[in-house]
Amino acid sequence: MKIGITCYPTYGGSGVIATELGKELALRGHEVHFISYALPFRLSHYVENIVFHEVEISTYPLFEFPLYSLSLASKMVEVAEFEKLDLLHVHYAIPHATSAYLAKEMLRSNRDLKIFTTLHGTDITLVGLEPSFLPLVKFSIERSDGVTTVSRFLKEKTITNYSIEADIRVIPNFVDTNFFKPESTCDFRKTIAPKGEKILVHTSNFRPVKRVPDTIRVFEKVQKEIPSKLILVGDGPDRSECERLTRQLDLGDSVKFLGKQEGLVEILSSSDLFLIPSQSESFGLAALEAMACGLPVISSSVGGLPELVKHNETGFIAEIGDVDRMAKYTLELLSNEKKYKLFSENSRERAVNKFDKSKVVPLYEEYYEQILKS
Ligand code: GMT
Repeated sequence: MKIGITCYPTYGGSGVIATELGKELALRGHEVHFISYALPFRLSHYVENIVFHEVEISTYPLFEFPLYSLSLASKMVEVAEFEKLDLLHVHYAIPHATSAYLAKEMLRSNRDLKIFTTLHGTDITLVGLEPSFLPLVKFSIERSDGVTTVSRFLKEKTITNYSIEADIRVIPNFVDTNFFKPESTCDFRKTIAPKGEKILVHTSNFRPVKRVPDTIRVFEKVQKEIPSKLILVGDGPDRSECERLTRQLDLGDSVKFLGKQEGLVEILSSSDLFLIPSQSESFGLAALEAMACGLPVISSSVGGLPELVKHNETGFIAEIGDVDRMAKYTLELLSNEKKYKLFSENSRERAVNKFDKSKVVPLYEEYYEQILKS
């Protein structure tokens, strides 16, 4: 198939999934065309069967705000016509699904370009609910030929929040478990925890929805009982507040802010446990990557997280903001070697058996084929 993919190319789970999907589809012999304003960050080197098309945004004194959605629609039309695309798969509804609808309508007399929209999270649970977006999001979803969500939770939310009657298919996030895997020799651990301390880790974009301060509060309780370190990977609006909280709680250099990092596998597989206390999380790709590296996960009970984290098997789930319980669960695992080993193995096994790319990507292919035939 000839497949166009549009996503947000910078840091963020939806862009990661879109890019990894495109790479895997290309490996499987499909021709993939990425259409976005920048090269997706996980597409930094040449991959056979993949072409990137940059959307240029024109500026004009009259346009106070850049008209990206329109430039994107035009680029979609151009690529679909020139490359003879069979379908366009857009990730994150706003504005991608709307631009895709426009492109489809513009091409209608020449070709029936099928549109697939994958809903990822805040496009449905937060931003899409704003009155200025809601009718457009509903319309664009309903006009897509195929719609997927990354969890059953998000499917329910889409149906109830937008009164959608269209069929929605759940296709979860996935991970390459040959890449994200426990690594045996890790110098990183020695640098971070030279005295053999336990290492807790959290990766995110430090948005309020991630509740990163809760991670620090959990750690504060844990390190009183067990010598440990906390690694925070990523950057975003809440980072300064988190740095302040670390100083206020007198945690010194027990908490390491690493900022954005490329070598995630090394960091994850050098760590012992992953914390994700989010306020809202439609799936939790970061937790899945950690599980693939053999890390048990302590999470909040929101959104799609209970579909990923098996309570008392691959980790523990607690109510949002219940820092005491999260700390208790963390201590329970870190102080019981036998239990820890079992949970670590369960995590890796669940990632491999349920969420490896080889299990999930074919679900997209089947869906494309079904819609293209209809
Ligand atoms: O919805 C967002 O906040 C943006 C999106 C992203 O681009 O990072 O994140 C969502 O998509 C990921 C990939 O499907 C999911 O794993 C994340 O759980 C989800 N984030 C939220 O729901 C907050």
